[in-house]
Amino acid sequence: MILKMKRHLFLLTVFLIGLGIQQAYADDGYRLWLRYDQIADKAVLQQYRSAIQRIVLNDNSETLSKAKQEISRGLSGLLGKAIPITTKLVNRSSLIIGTPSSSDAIASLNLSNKLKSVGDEGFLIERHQINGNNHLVIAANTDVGALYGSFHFLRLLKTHTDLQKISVASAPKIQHRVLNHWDNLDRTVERGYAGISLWEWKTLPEYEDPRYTDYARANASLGINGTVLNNVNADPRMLTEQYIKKATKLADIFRPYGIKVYFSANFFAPERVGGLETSDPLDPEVQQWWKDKADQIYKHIPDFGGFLVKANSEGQPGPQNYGRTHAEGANILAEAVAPHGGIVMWRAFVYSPEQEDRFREGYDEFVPLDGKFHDNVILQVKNGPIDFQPREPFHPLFGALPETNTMLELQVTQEYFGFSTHLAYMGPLYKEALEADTYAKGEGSTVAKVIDGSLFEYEHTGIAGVANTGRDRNWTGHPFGQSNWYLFGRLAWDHTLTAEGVADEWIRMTFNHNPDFVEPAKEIMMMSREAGVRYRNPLGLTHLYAQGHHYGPAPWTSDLPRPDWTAVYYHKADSEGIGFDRTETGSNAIEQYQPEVRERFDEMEDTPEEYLLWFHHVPWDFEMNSGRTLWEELVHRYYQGVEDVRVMQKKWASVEGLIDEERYNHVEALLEIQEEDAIWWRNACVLYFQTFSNQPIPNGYEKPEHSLEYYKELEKTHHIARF
Ligand code: BDP
Repeated sequence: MILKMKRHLFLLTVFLIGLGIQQAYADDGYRLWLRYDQIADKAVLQQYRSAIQRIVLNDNSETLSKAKQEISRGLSGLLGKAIPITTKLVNRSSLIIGTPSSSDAIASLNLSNKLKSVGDEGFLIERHQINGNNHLVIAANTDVGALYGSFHFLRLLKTHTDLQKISVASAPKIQHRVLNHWDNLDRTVERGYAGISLWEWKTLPEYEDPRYTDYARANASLGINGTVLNNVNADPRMLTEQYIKKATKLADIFRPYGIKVYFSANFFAPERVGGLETSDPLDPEVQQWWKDKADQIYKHIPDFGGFLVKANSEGQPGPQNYGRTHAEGANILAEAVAPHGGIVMWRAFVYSPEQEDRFREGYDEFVPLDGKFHDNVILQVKNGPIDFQPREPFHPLFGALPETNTMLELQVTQEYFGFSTHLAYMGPLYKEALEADTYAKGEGSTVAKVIDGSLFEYEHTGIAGVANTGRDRNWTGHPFGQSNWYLFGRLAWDHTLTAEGVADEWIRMTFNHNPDFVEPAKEIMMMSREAGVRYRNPLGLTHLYAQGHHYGPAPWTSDLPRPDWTAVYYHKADSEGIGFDRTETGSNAIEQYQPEVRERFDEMEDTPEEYLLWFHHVPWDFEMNSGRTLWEELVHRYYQGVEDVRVMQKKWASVEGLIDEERYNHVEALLEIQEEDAIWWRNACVLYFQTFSNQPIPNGYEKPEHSLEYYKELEKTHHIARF
């Protein structure tokens, strides 16, 4: 009997140890890039341990107490031991954090000139000797600067940066760095692929889901300082007292992390929830309603950021319903929030079925209004003229609005990149958008310089990312989806960072430092965007998606209520060739660009091939740089896209065993789906375009296993189409 019990005990112990080991290896991705496991590299660990024996921090504000929490949590994890925290300097090598007013030690260092250069949100990280001891100092002008500096310091440790000669002076280049949540009040998320909304409206304001704090930590770690809580296709009820109170709780949680809350506002709210007869912006009662509404919100949320508005676009109401301009509409909301220091982000994403070329519409609508918007309005412009496609030329509004604050909107959620199923790192896309040269004031007038205000000295500058977060345990569905959230935040802070550099940081912080893992993972990330372009929309094709869900291919779509919702509108394939002529012989959309940009796209022969079919209707037998005809090149690119995914799979297979099994297996399985989907895209598009080119798929390529009819059917029956 006793023997039996002993045996049971033994088995139980083995089981528990087994569980412990499992837990050490398994990783559900919840901690994002804020994983604070002990540093494995002995030399690095030793250096950090001896440099940081004490933390000196006086947490006399909510924000500094968050900095304290994070830094002690981070250091005890990374260094594998608790580091004592004091408010006064002691005779030990310390990490000193604060502002000249919260920290005597920092005040004594005479950093005021250097601090001036980093402004309200920036920070310095330096080494200083005080009384014969070497100290590390994180200094800022404000508490939130010190918080950002603390997160950055943890990033330096997590990426194994040598602290001997550390000297960082960092400040954000853009003022408003904002996530846009397309979250509905019923917790569905428009174009959200990582589960339901993070905001549990039902239990707010009473219940504080710990996720709210972790969300704030993740954003603050990147310097994201604003969040629009609800969908741009806005439910007017967001502006009722009930929801204001719920949002107040979120604002209270986010505030110490430097994050302001914004609402998407429905332009018909005065009627829908205010009981007025009209929402005409020139009606004095309507104007008063918006003022009262703003006062009511600010009573609850004193640092409320302001409104985001999608007006007269895709069925949303707006000032044009009353014959008023976008400027007249935006200004009324702007006047309401102005006394409280709020802003209005007014979207430029408009298009109507009447226009011959959707490309032209944002520009045609808004350029005549330049200078007519109030100073606290920012026009929010998507990176490209159509709609977050895998590759777009830059939106011609960038550089065309010297008198109107203009901000950039990027899509983080992968609506057009395979949702949370495909691996697609947006680094190369965002950088392409930021570095595009508008030539507005001669060479070097990049989109980045437009939006950081250096080109036209805007009153307000901003950047928005349509969030990819949801209730999934790992926040973004695909483990690599996290990298796009991270990337957005890092580039919002400093758009000069490279896509590769950010990928490198993210991998090291999220996985590990083993070069056998880091290098292949980085290669996969860096090639993933172009792969996605190739198997969906190569050579400047665009919007070949199945209508509605935007997951799979449906280049044949032609019969819809609006021509600009069909695929044939965009590719214009016929027996002669394929592509949208936007030169003088066509819609002449290129006239919206400066002459230097126009010249790049003007002639079929000179247009960079990745943009060719954006601007030209090109004959099937046109000779490409490779020597292939257009048809052969198109086929080649589609096949290359599939090959790219196979290369990604091989590289991923090479890292098996180098990270936890949980995330390894997850990514491996998702890549399998990605390969299948890439084949689906390729076959559907090649077979369909073949009906116009009337040419065979050249020898040497694997033959599509199904007929065009099969793929047309698949559009309707694929599981994605059914939810
Ligand atoms: C499109 C999305 C749609 C959004 C729209 C927008 O398909 O769901 O409402 O963008 O940005 O790409 O308003």
